[in-house]
Amino acid sequence: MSNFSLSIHQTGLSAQQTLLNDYRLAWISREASLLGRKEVLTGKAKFGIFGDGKELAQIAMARAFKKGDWRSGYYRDQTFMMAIGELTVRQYFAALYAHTDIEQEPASGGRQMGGHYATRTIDNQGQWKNLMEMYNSSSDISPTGGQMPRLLGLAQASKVFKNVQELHDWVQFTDKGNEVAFGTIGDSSTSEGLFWETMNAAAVLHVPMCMSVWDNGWGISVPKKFQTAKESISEVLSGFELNDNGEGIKIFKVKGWNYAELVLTYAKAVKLCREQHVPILVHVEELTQPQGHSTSGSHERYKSKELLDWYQDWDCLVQFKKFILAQGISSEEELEAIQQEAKAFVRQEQKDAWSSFRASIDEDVQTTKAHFESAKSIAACVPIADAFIKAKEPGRKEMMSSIHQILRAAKGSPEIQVLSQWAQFLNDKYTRLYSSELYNEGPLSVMNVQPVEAEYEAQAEMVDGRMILRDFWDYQLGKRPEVLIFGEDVGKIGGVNQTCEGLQEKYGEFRVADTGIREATIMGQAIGMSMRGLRPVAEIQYLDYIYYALQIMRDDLASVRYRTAGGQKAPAIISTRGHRLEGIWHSGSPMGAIVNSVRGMVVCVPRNMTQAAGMYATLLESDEPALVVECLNGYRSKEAMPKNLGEYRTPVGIAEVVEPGEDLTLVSYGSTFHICAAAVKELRAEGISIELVDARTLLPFDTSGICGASLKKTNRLLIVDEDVPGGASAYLLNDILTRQGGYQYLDSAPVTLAAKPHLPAYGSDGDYFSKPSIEDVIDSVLGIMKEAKPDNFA
Ligand SMILES: Cc1ncc(C[n+]2csc(CCOP(=O)(O)OP(=O)(O)O)c2C)c(N)n1
Repeated sequence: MSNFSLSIHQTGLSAQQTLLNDYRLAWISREASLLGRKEVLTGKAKFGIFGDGKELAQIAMARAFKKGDWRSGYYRDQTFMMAIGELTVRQYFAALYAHTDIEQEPASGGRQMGGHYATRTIDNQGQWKNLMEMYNSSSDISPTGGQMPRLLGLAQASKVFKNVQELHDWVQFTDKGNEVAFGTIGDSSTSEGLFWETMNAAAVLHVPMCMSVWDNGWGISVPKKFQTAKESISEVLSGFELNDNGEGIKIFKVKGWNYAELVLTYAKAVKLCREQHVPILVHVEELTQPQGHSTSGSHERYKSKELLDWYQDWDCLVQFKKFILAQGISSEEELEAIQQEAKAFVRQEQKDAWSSFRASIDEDVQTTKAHFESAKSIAACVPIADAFIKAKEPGRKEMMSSIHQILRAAKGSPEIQVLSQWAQFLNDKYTRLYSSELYNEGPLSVMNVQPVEAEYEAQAEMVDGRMILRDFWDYQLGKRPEVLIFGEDVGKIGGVNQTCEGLQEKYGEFRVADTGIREATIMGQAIGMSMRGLRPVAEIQYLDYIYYALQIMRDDLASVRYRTAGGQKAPAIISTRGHRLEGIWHSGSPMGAIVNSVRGMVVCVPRNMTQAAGMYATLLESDEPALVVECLNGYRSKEAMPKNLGEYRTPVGIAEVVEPGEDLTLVSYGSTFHICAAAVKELRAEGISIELVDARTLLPFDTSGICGASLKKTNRLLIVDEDVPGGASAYLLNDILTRQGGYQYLDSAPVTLAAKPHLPAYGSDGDYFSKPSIEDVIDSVLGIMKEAKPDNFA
């Protein structure tokens, strides 16, 4: 049989056929779970986590799911994905084996373990597909509860599409906001803060979010009594229950083995959600877990015999069979035949998936073996070659390792020259398979955006920095209906630093909005809305508070493109402000922690608001997710107002030589840049000529090697920032010396000057003794120069 869709969305079927089709699908999914576990236990796949026991609820949910709708769920949802026609049995096994071909494993190209689902929302060029012609699933992540913040954004997009008139003709993305975002979560994962934060925000925002809790009573080995107050998530959420004013969440409870009740409940719940944008909770109780949690361990260790017996009797497929028989729709024999047919079908699809997976590796294995036969003319290579030639179904790892060993054993002998080229070819090929698409590699890459210089009138007006940003956002909001700005205090008062002053009045509260104090779901709003074609700019009020959102920024936003092998994008812009102010949680600059957490995002550290606006303009022309850290002390500094505000674009990934010099290269960024500039001025008076370089962006950093080129000229290097020692300064140092090859130009030891390792103490004196000062910069420069010219700097 072929790799065919199991979609339940077929027309023209009788009620009886529909029921039997659902029965067939449920059994196909169950057989896939049973066989999936065997595939792991016999060593063909690494790990398995399956959806057995949850089949009926997911078929019912799929019945209410329409094209244009979205899912944000977790690893139990295989039946749902099959039911909407977005997962074939062959793809399911391909994922289990980590097949790297996206035709075979479209969710992640083998990058994610099985059970992590996604549809492909962008084409090979990175352009949006028509999302209204598709059933959409955002890409799953493993941290339990991590699907929640994104779900909020997916649902909120409908709200925005409904209420922003200019977006009504965005028919590729919406039908005037009638799309529902469906969430799924296990009952134990509702213990996560992200769940509660999302439920509250959904109720406040009144968004079309339909949240299902698959309740099987356990989180691996920990039962519900240690997870959920009163052992019932719907009961403890009852304070959210929808009231007569239409506020809150409509809560439904339904048994996971009751097909008829499930179908009716979802139909009713989703209608309300879709038509009135009422958030929904469907608490699906009494679900079983026939095979236990996952392939790691057996549940017999911690579940009682009574419970396991109960699983047998109340298995949703057993109950479904009873239901069908009671309706008189089918006979016992006919249902048995469907079950056997499902089993045979799944077995065949598994075999085909395995053959296809092996074929994708074996073509290279065969060529490698042929090269190894030739290499056997070298005695030292014989045992290595023979071992590989004999190996049964070797993987790419074994292949590359054996090639490497042969090349070493052959010690550069001319016979292995062709093998060496083959190794290079494979290396390039596998690097693409496993490491491509961290950033956009297509036309919408931020590196392809053409920079445009800021221009000024002869007598440019000097304004507070914040006014440049305010006027910039005014320009963008006016030009692009898809741009939205939101965050704590952003709406009514226009931001704590007034960078959005007056914009809510002008563009309305769906485009310039206040949010609750909930950084993780602010991040989620940005992720979900950007996945649906909008261009959200989410503000995290202060850099120090980004830690609340850092987990979701790392695990979700930064990895979207990579973990889908280029199948999805989320071009969200996260705007925050940080670095130097005075206060232990108002002046942090944890840039090393951030850049090492969010590879896959762009990280901009503009030194002033002119540059910040230019970077936002560049980012809006590309589709990379980005973080922009504005300088907290720059909003009231005077800057000249550019006359082409909104149109000029500051390059990203390119450092800037701000002052040329000969004796030493000083690299900095953000707020410390200004301290360095002041120190450079003083030192120039003492005859030291410093080349001052602004890093401008930390991810990507200095792609054209401006710092390395400067070091080649000056032979001395000082890097200054206000992160902890070994933070972003070490990251920059490593890049300049190793990737850019700067080590070879050093005449003296390179120096990093960072803040103290503790959080910065409060007050001006606290700041002075916690962060690099002008004096510290001067001393660092003099220290380096003394070593170089001891006579001149005694
Ligand atoms: C944040 C996080 N903590 C721990 C884990 C390990 N883990 C994976 S699944 C799981 C249990 C989840 O239980 P539940 O939410 O009830 O879903 P179920 O597997 O029962 O469907 C745990 C603890 C994880 N993946 N993520």
